[in-house]
Order: sequence, then structure tokens, then C-alpha cells
Amino acid sequence: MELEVLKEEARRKGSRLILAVDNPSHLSLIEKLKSLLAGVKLGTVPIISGKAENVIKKERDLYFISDMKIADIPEINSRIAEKLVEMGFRGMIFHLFPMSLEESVKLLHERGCDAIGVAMMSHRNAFIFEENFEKLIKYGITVDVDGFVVGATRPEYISRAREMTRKPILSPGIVKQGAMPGEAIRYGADFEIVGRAITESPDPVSAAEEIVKKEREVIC
Ligand code: O7M
Repeated sequence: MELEVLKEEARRKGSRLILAVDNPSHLSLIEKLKSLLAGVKLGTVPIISGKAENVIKKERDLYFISDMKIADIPEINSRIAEKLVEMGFRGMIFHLFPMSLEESVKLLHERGCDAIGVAMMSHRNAFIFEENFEKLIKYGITVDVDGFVVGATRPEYISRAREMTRKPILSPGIVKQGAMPGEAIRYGADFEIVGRAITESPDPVSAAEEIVKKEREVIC
């Protein structure tokens, strides 16, 4: 699938922005921001809060990605994936390092959904990822994930991932974790994931507009 629906939304809206919602009280922002968003990523807290399902049903046209960073044995990964598909998610994020993804990717593709693998995290001390980065990307290619997460704070890894694969790259770590809007795209990412810089702004719409504007300067 390689995130075709997400890419189509991005083209239609001229936006590479994926909003990260990690606090259930920020779910109400989605409606206000949707014209600026290629997609929405919901974290574990909003998903288990019981409030996410209604929002997904209400905003049917938006591409929702679940971010529970699934990392279990194949059978359990698939059970979690089934449940998330039932909830209306069209993409979901898995850790690649357990190397237990083959079954879930097949299941998701049968359901017309996408699997996205974490190849490099944005925080300090992510040594395990540094040491195994190329192995993780190669594993993701082998099991046919649809895209990769590579932290925007690690631009050299975005470039390396871009050299290794044409699959979409999603980059978090913008503003609050230090990367500038548009920077990850400049290094080869396709989408930028932004949370608190928008959700905790006194004016979330203006904050999102500003980020989309910076991204467009890089793309055009
Ligand atoms: O913009 P922020 O810092 O408020 O939020 C960043 C979001 O990206 C938040 O939802 C994190 O869970 C997520 N994220 C990272 O910050 N770093 C990573 O390495 C990976 C992710 C992520 O989205 O993984 C799928």
C-alpha cells in the first residue's frame, strides 16, 4: 500500500503534516485542524481512553494512524492489529526490532491498511537503534512494511533511509524536540509528525498553518 491514502490526502491538501495527539483532551482539536492535516497519529493514552473511536468515526475522511508501537509475538501483534482496524485506524505503528511482523503486515494489507515500522527514534541515547539502523530498515523492506519512522532530530539517518528505500518516511521530533519544521523533508522525509508545538499552542490553528507554510517552502 505504501501509504497511498495518506499520500493522496497530502497531495489534495498540500500538506505533509501529521498531527500527533497524545492527550485525550486534545482530540477536539482534530476537527479544527483537519483541513491542514495529511493525517492524524493517536498515541496509546487517547486510544485506551475510550474517546478515540468516536472521533475516528466522526472524521471518516481523515487518515488515522495508531501509535501503540506494537512489539509483541506475531499472534498478539495480529490480534492488536485486528482490533485497531475495527476501531477505524488505516495505518499502525510497530517496532521492527522484535522481528515479528510478517503475519501482521499480510493481515493489514488484506484489510487495505498500512504497517509502519520504527527505524530510528528521536530521543537521546537511542543507541540500540543507531547500532541496528540498517538491519531494521532491511527487515522492514523484507516484510514489506509501508513506511518507516525516523526521528527528525537524526537527519543523517533520514538521508541514509532515503538512500536505502523509496518507502515513505515519517519524522517526529519537530519543534519541541529540536528539529525545525521542514528540515526532515529537506533530508528526504515525506511527512512530519508534530504534537505539542500545535496541541499545546495558545493558537493551534496558526501554529499548524505556520508549520505547513515552512514545509511548503521546502517542497516547492
Ligand atoms: O511533537 P511532540 O514532541 O509533542 O510529539 C512527538 C510525537 O512523535 C509523539 O507522539 C511521540 O510518541 C512520537 N515519536 C517521537 O517523538 N519520537 C520517536 O522516535 C517516535 C515517535 C513516533 O511517532 O513513533 C511512531
